[in-house]
Amino acid sequence: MNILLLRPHPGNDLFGLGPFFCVEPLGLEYLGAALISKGHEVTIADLRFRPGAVTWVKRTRPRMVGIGCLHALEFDRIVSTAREVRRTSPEAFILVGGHAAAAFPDALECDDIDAIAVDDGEEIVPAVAEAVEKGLSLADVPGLRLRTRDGWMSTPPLAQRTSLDLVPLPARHLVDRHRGGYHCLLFKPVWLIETARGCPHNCSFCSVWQLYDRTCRERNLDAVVEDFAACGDAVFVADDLFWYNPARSLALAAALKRRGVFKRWILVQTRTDLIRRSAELMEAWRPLAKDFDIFLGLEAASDKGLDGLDKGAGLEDSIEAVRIARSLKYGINGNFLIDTDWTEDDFRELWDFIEQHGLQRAGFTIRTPLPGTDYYRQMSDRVAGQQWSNYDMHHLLWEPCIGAERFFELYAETWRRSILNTAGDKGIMDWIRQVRPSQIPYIIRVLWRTQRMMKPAEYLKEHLATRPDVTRGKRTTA
Ligand code: B12
Ligand code: SF4
Repeated sequence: MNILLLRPHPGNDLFGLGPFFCVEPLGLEYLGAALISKGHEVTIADLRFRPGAVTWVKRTRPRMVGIGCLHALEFDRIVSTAREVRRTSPEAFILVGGHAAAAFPDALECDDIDAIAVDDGEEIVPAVAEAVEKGLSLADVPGLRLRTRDGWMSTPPLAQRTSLDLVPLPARHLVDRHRGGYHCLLFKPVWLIETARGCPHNCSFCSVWQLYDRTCRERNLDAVVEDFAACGDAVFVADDLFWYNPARSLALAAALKRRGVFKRWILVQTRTDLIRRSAELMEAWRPLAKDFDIFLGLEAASDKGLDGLDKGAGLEDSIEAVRIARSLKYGINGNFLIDTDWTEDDFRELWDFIEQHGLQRAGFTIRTPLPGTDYYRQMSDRVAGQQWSNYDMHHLLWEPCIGAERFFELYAETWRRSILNTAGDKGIMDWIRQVRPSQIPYIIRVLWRTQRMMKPAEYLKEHLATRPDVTRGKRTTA
């Protein structure tokens, strides 16, 4: 059966680090591998590149179309993509899945979507394909929200969490045509690799642990080594919490070295307390890449702030983690959360912390109730009517304590203290010197776009244009 898997354009990269990152749809590649093993013909089309959905549907004439939805900010785009597919091919079965869809399917329950996967796809998607192909009952396929004549219903949950070894390697060849367009920071092309999924912690703003009930699943080491060896020399590791299992992580580093894997660049995401107690592990991994960066959830500049987010780590962990990582020559890209309750003093506390510890490579996001979290459920009245594209952690979803205008002045000032400010410590020529001549137009374009994050008027204009009282009635989904 012909199956088309689509990765829509998120539609919202006005603010934030979006322009710096465009990575392959790894989830769809695992689904592709699962479907190919059952004899299906699979096409993956990444709609962040041309052509659009209509062309792909006409070209591949799919019986089933799967649409990937990673972030809540994409919900409206997912619905409009489903609508385009439906108009072009009314008989195709339309299935949506991915992290945000599974965490909060309510937003996608509309007539142009036939089913939503509420769990991982390696088992669910081939089972849907079989039911569609053979005309079997979809109500017997586990892990779905299903559109029926009587409205939306849930099918039974999966008997157990899908093992990551069910599909050992993703079908990366399905995105060969897009590979040259995938990039992270200055690295292009780039590969996304997953070695484990989930996280045992419970930070209040995060939807990962709430979807996976604080579980963490690991891939077989041989498959991971195989994947690393087959991928190119710039790698972003998608794991929610890298180095989670020290013994396994040491074994993986050793196996990669034995295999002769050495990359130009690796980027991983992890926690401060983990780094603090894992110096040996950090030493073992460092030789695996020339440049090795860490996305670190620093989140707050005080213990009180960290406690308020249920981070489960303290400020000493942040300081020590940065020290250890730097001593081993890792690059640190921290992220801090800015709260709408903040006063001017809270901003100043953050600026002092950044200055004191030289954390200018950090990013700053607004604490946002992401659908699928308890925080969202608590705030559901306050966020009523917001359009989904505002859930990019750079929009205000309600009036902050100090008022929107002052908040954005201070927020923009915070970004001005980062290395992205080309009028600051790292000027545009310093960036240009770091890249190959062919990358100069790209880096100029990206930096030009990120300067918007330092202009309060840009945020305010966007805020006023997208507030619910302005856009009310324009929302397409629940
Ligand atoms: C890679 C990644 C990114 C990348 C790339 C995304 C892209 N647009 O290309 C970058 C770095 C750009 C990014 C940015 C952001 N991200 Co992000 N990202 C991830 C991350 C770490 C990995 C996703 C991944 O590939 N996993 C590996 C694959 C194999 O797993 P998978 O995608 O889940 O696929 C499986 C299932 O979901 C399912 N499935 C997937 N697709 C489909 C399709 C169908 C049809 C079906 C049936 C099933 C299905 O089956 C697959 C196999 O089991 C996730 C974490 C996570 N756990 O999801 C966060 C995550 C999705 N991101 C998150 C956030 C908050 C953001 C940002 C807002 C952060 C910020 N500081 O600005 C921005 C938004 C950017 C923007 N404006 O678009 C949150 C989402 C929260 C939410 N509920 O919306 C997550 C969950 C991280 C977190 N800890 O909270 N992100
Ligand atoms: S450590 Fe990261 S992945 Fe785990 S709950 Fe906290 S934010 Fe989410």
